Amino acid sequence: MALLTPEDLANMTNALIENDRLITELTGLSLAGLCRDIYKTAPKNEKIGIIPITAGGGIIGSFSESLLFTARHFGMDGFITKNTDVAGYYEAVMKGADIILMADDLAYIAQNLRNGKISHNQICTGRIYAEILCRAKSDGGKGAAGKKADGANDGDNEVLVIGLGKVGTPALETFIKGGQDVYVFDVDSNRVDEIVSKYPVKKYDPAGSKTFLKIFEATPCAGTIPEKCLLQGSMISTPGIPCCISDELIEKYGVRVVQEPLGIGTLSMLYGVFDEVKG
Ligand code: NAI
Ligand code: 2YC
Ligand code: MG
Repeated sequence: MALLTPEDLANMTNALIENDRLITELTGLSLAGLCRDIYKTAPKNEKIGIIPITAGGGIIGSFSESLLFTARHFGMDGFITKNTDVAGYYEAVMKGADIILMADDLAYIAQNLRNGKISHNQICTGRIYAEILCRAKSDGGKGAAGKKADGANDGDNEVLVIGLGKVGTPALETFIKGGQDVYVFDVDSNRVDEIVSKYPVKKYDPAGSKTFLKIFEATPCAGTIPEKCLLQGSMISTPGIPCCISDELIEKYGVRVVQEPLGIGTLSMLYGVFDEVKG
């Protein structure tokens, strides 16, 4: 499991705000609006209890504080417990937390103590980053000429998924449900074969010349997106850390990149445990 570092979180507050603006530009919905539309849930002044966990690699500097920023930024009341681990869980419950956020090295979860719902960071991260691309419309550098009747462009429904792990797999499931034409790649060819045998997806051929307006990436490596698959105005949605594309290629192709280390996935987890709402 690739663990966050305090350096990964150093610019998290600005990144969350900037990515929310980009998500709104691409999809017409704010991040919170998108989460409400996806999960059909909404916050009702729940109090969020954040519990530092010392297991495994131990407490990560700024991790709990980043969760607290995310809760408060989206209008929720939250607190970090003074105690850690089990004592922290008890403290959170006694202080009236409605939702618990806590993470060890293997799982980062949200648990709603009132309705029993529980959500998992890798699943919710894959889902939200994929939904952003499912709903994004682009001119793909083609302008009006490339537009179809419904305002979509050729290639608007094709997506390349790089990284078929614990985040990439829920993402490809979201793309399939969203009617996207999914191409997949992973350095682990056995994983590619396993995924292609299980899902209606196609193998991306790294030796080929296919280009994509939409690319999803979730790997722990930098520079995983080949220049030759980029188009002018391609959109990349990537929870992967470090970033999968260089600033030089972003500039050269006018690429829009949704990438943020923790907050987007955290809001998706919270909407995954809020109560359902009508409409
Ligand atoms: P994982 O280890 O389950 O999956 C990673 C997959 O990428 C593996 O199948 C591996 O074979 C593949 N891979 C590795 N190097 C590659 C390369 N150069 N090209 C193509 N495929 C490659 O990891 P997981 O849990 O899916 O996380 C993926 C990344 O997402 C990690 O960097 C993790 O830190 C990050 N992450 C970010 C979050 C956020 O909110 N931004 C939340 C959760 C995870
Ligand atoms: O500070 C703490 O409470 C630590 N126990 C938190 C450990 C988080 C470990 N997980 C990760 O770094 C990755 C993140 C990308 C989000 C999910 N897993
Ligand atoms: Mg995130």
